[in-house]
Amino acid sequence: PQPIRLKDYAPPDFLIDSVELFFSLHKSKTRVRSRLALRRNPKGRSGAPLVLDGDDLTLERVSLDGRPLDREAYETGPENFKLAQPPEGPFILEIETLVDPTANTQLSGLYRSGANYCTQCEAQGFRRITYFLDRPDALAVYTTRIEADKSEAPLLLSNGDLVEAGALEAGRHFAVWRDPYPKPCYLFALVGGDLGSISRDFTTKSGRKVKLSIFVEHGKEARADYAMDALERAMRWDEERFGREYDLDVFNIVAVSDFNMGAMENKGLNIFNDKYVLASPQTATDADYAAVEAVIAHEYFHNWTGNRITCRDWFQLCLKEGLTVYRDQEFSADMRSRAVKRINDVRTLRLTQFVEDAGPLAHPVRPDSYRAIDNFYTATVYEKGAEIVRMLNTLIGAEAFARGMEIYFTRFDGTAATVEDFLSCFAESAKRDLSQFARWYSQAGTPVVEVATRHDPQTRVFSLTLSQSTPPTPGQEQKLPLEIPIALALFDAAGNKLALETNDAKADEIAQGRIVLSSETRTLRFPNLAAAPSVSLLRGFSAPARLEPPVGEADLLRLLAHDDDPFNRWQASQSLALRSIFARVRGEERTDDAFADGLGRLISQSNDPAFTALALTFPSEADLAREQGEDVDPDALHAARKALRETLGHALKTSLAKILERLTEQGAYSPDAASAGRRALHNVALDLLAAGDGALGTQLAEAHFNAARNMTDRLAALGTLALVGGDARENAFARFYEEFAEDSLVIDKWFSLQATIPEEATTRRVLDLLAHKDFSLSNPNRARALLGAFAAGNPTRFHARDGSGYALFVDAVISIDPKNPQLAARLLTSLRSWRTLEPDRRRLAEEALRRVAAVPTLSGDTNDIATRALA
Ligand code: BAL
Ligand code: ZN
Repeated sequence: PQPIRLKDYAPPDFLIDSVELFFSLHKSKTRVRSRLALRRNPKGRSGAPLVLDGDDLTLERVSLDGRPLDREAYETGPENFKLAQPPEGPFILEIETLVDPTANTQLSGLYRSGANYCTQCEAQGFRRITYFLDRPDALAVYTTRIEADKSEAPLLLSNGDLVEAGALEAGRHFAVWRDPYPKPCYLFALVGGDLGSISRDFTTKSGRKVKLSIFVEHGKEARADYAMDALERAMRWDEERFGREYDLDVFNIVAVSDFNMGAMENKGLNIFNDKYVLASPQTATDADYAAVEAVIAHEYFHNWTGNRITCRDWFQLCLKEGLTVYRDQEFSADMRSRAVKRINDVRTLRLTQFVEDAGPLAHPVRPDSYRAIDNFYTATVYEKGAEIVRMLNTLIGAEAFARGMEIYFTRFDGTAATVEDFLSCFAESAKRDLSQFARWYSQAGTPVVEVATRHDPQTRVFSLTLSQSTPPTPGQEQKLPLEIPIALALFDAAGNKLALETNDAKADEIAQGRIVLSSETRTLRFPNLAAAPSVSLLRGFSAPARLEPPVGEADLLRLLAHDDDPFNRWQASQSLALRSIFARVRGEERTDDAFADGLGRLISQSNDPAFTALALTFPSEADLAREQGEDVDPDALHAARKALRETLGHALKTSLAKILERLTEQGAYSPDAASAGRRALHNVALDLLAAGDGALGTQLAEAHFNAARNMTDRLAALGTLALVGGDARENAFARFYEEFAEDSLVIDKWFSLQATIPEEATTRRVLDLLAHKDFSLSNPNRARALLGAFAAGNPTRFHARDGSGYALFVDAVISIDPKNPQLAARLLTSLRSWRTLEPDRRRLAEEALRRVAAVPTLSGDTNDIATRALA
């Protein structure tokens, strides 16, 4: 298909004032009648035909203003319905279609997950339910009547509030839902099925009584308690922090097992991948609990940033996603440890977005063209989108930011807005020009901030020169300077923080440790410094940029010991590990005594276990590949990383053993951040100890596995055993399977962990797992658990020298594609960094991508990824 371009945006030719939908649910022949109140859009093209989108629909009948339309009166193609000469005045169009939910394996539109009916309409699933103006700027109010067999689907839900329900003949029943808030069709949702539920009453700050319900598989109700708790906290937080209140009488969440995304923010009826709802100590890890909290909050926050104010077109996706990720990050930071949350968010950003930005799939946060919009639910739109909002807050200050948000909520409520609309609110609140800042939205690529320092002992002047550049990305050769907020501090040799005194025109700003690099180069001069200080830059990761060249070892050791910014203190541990690993890759002998001493001191001094755990979690092999950026040999990186862990595990043995003694879990499990932090540190210490002493590690990990009373400890112990290998590992995997065979979310973990074992035999193991009776390519969670984990979490086997990893992966992607193009396309992005590999693997990876691209029946989604990756 031809690309769709932002510059070609035109408003719709017709407006839909109201929609009435009538569903008669049936496993293979669901009847959908829509009654649309249409009129010409004064902003549209005069005399234009009415063209509605459709996909995979069987058209039964059409009528206009109550009169059936002859077949000649309209045209239908595979993707649309066209009325060449619609009335000039308002009119009512009724369309009846049949859809087959059981045959819908794409999981877009109306489909079945287990025995339940559910929908997913973002981005373009509604056109797979009925013919419609399937675009986010066509807002309408919806009334939805659902009929179904009461025995099959006692529960019938849609958007808004319930207005009527009752029995019908022949064991059927109905429910009518009305959503008074105008919305685009991508926010439509319907659920029919037989589910258990939990409910709670919530009163908003202005006194509205809301019934909150979460629907899950029967028997799993108790596992929804934490999600409910998170929802209540999120609702209260949004009132307090952003002044946003909920606006309907009910808020429903439904968990399903087959879902392409994490969840979906449909108005008043969020539909979730059950992975982000269900949590119990026995089945969910601390990371799962944190993810449930974050996703529940994210979808809830969309009620204002996404639903009340939606996007004009799909190019503006970051308007709702980047902003809502920022909001959920802030929520989690307030609920947990802000420093730990920031570190984890940056780890994700680098692992996903920086890699995307450096490869052939790089695109601006607001792309200017696309061929398959499903492929733009990316780390760039979401995570970098959130970073831009964070920088905006930093740049204009919390007060002006809060006023700008208030203007945005007031001025654009009920509309489909743009990035320009959003920024205009902050330009107004901060009385500041944001046109240069807006480049963050339009310019792809990760900016590099080059740092040069000079100290003159004679004049005692220390000068710090910062220069920015952004590398070329596909379709964008030339880049312009950005406004980059840089937080900074200086430390002397004793670790004292120095006052930032300058004679600069912006001396006040510098004194507070905040500068903005908006030109290509800026030099700061600090007089009266007897010696060169250590520089702490991009504190708190104040901008999504890379610093070059890497900081020197002596400075890093000093920052590891003394930096009062927890992010940069953690960064020092990561940078020291990177230095050592790359030195080992170059064949240098390393002892890393100073690094081990630094970590030992951190262990004994830190009173934040979660932070210490992160400092002892060294860059992953994927991190190393990204940092290296070219000529990557995953085997060499694996070996060097393993050697560093062995060295440090050995050197820190006594400290690590003390951690294990001190932090052995006692009492009932609690998912709170402090308890999770203690478990994290215990389990990281065990893993590092095992790296240094395999025999002791195996013994301790087996004991930990056997004694574990929660999934966090059990899975961590299994992870350590997976690395040390032998019978202990195989016995533990077998026991784990026996215990959790009936629990699909837990069995996903069992698949994932095996897929990531960095051993030659894993390729055979993954092939066997693909044939396992519990494996299915049709369930996205299961496919991602095995194939996604293998591709992202096992670089040495995925990039095996003989091409066996690519072969099994590409075979699977090609098998998934006809069933579920969104899933296949997403998995295929794992090959996007192929050009950074050393030449032999590069050739094999390219061949693998070409094999996918050559499939004649390849879906548009997967073709788009393959083509762009190869371009
Ligand atoms: N809107 C798609 C799912 C999400 O980002 O919330
Ligand atoms: Zn979202």
